[in-house]
Amino acid sequence: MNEKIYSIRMHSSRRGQHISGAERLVPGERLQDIAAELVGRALEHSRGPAEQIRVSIDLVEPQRLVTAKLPDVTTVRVADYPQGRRAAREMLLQAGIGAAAIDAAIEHMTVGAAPDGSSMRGAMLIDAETGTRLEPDRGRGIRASRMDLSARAEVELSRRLAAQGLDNPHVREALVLAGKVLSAPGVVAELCWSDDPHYTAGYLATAELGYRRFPHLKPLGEERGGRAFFVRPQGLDLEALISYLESTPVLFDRIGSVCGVLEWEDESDG
Ligand code: PML
Ligand code: MG
Repeated sequence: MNEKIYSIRMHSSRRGQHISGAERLVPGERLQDIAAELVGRALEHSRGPAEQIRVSIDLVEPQRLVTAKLPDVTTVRVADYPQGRRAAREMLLQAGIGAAAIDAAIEHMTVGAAPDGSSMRGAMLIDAETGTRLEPDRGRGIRASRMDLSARAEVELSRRLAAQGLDNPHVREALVLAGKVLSAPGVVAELCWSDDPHYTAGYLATAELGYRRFPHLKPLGEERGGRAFFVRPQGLDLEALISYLESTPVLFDRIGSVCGVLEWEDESDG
């Protein structure tokens, strides 16, 4: 890749309160269009219009840019959020995550993982064996950032998602974030559900299972949501991991498959 890639980031707020944020990695020729799009998003957010909108643009050093392939997408059909959480727990167990770690993640996200009982803006880092939280700041968490799709991958991903009725910004952005998180050294899985009160879906991601989404991982109207990144404790370099997640630019120039629906049945059901 020899064209110049820029990191563009937008953050909007009202009276110091976060409203929305978004970021892209784009070639110079697309910068103006993308900047306009991000400002539009800040103005039209469902939490109401912003009072401050900050846009920052930085050239990415070419030798730092990582290119990667997105995980495959599968939807797991569940009847409601308790069933969604049982299914996610079962799959994470099968993926080798310790029960204590899964239960800790679900519990923290349920009650609000930040010290004041709200959602964290970033993610928890959870020891995949013991469930101990490892992120240095429990209010802020770890912000996975600096990741995007190439223009060609974006078109192809939208086409494949649309065929399953899934081409919306929640799915696209969560998938790209999950892809970066899975590519990080020491991360074995991620669990997420939305902090948007109108959006009940969530997902888990592992290298083997890919991105498995659940239409229900929390009740409608619930604002508490968030992310847990499960990390393998052996040989963990916490500082290097955090630095990768927060600042290494990762561009997805290849996408995975988007499969149909997987039916889930609780063991006790049948
Ligand atoms: C999906 O439907 O696959 C996305 C689930 C997580 C959304 C996280 C968010 O947008 O807040
Ligand atoms: Mg959100």
